[in-house]
Amino acid sequence: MTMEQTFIMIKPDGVQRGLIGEIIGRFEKKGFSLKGLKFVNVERAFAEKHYADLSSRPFFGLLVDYIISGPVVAMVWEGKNVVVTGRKLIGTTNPADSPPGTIRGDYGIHIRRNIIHGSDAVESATKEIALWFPEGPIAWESAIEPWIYE
Ligand code: YYY
Ligand code: MG
Repeated sequence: MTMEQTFIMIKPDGVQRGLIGEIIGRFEKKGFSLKGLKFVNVERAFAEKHYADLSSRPFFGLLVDYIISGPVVAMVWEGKNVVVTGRKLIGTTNPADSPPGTIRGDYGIHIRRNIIHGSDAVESATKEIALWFPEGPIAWESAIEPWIYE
């Protein structure tokens, strides 16, 4: 089976609102495996690099201000189709349009205070994991995987 990895970040509002455990729990309970985890404050230049693809958008400055406003939880999660399925757990960009049951749908209202980031494709996941985890993810095998996959 081809395992995929994705980059997930709990944004400063998710941290401040005490949602770290809830969010990690959703990824764990789904059956994905944690392969990297750090709690960090990022500098402006680093946040700008993470969101480089959005640098021409009118909200770019506000987005970067928000991301550097407090610590974030940066993670690597692994599993079958974790990029797409992780985005399903997260919901749509605007929490107001995101259905109940999704992280953004359950906890957010404003488009920028949307709690969590998830890579949008395998290629961006590879880039984001390399940026946030230059030392590489942790290689270990979860003992529950035989109960998650046939
Ligand atoms: O991948 P996703 O996070 O769902 O959305 P993107 O289009 O990549 O935008 C990144 C980030 O920018 C989004 O999570 C909220 C913020 N944003 C914003 O502040 N204002 C917008 N009009 C659109 C997006
Ligand atoms: Mg995106």
